[in-house]
Amino acid sequence: MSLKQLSKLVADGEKEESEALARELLAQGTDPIEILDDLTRTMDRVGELFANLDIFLPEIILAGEALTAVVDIVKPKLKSTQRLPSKGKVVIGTVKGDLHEIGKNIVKLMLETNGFEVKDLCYDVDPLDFIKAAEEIGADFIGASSLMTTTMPRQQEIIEFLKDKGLRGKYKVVIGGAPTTQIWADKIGADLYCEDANCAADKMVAIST
Ligand code: B12
Repeated sequence: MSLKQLSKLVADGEKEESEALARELLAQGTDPIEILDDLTRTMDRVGELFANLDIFLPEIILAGEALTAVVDIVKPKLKSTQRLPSKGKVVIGTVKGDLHEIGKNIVKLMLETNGFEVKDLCYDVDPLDFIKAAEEIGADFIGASSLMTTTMPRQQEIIEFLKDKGLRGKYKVVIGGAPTTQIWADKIGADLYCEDANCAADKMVAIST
């Protein structure tokens, strides 16, 4: 039993087998965060296979479902700090036109585990709806995920709308998602770029304390 086998099962979209092996690995004492990191890399490889036409959309859908099932199993094993005072409020979502949500869901999970209160707007979220929700709950952070080069400009629009409304200083805008980079974050004036969920939790805890 190994992470390598789990990676193959998820990539092959074998949901039930992935769930069973994830349970066994956790029972053996494998670090849940290591499992999530490893499977994030697995999905990068699945994406490359798709880009090279070695696999097609149905296979990605199955791999995504297998990963989501593993995330649900790992979730209760993450050490929760929910009883600690709140580290702050976060509005999170995947930007308009983009339906990818697995990575965003993992970021949400890691933030909750680290003591943040997170309002999840799910996916295909209009830039103005991020701002509306942030105003409603009195958020400290707005987190925007983009998984496609075509939807990255929606992250910039959130920042531009915040400026237009005179609200730019009120929220820290955190961006992420596979095609995004620190260079992109600097270009659009985001406060924070994080390449993965661990980094997001660490950097946001550092800023908020
Ligand atoms: C799974 C998947 C899907 C699934 C999504 C299922 C779901 N419920 O989310 C489905 C099958 C629906 C799908 C659909 C499509 N997909 Co797709 N998909 C992927 C794939 C293989 C994996 C994404 C994933 O879940 N990764 C695993 C997670 C854990 O990693 P992650 O998302 O990167 O998240 C981590 C970090 O990025 C970061 N992070 C993420 N969000 C945020 C947010 C914040 C605030 C922070 C701080 C950090 C952070 O932390 C996360 C955890 O550590 C990627 C390949 C890739 N390399 O990304 C392609 C990919 C993104 N898809 C792609 C494409 C083209 C499509 C489709 C257009 C295909 C089609 N012809 O219909 C549609 C688009 C639909 C739409 N409008 O959005 C392309 C995008 C190319 C581009 N233009 O940039 C990719 C890159 C594949 C490829 N190489 O061609 N897809």
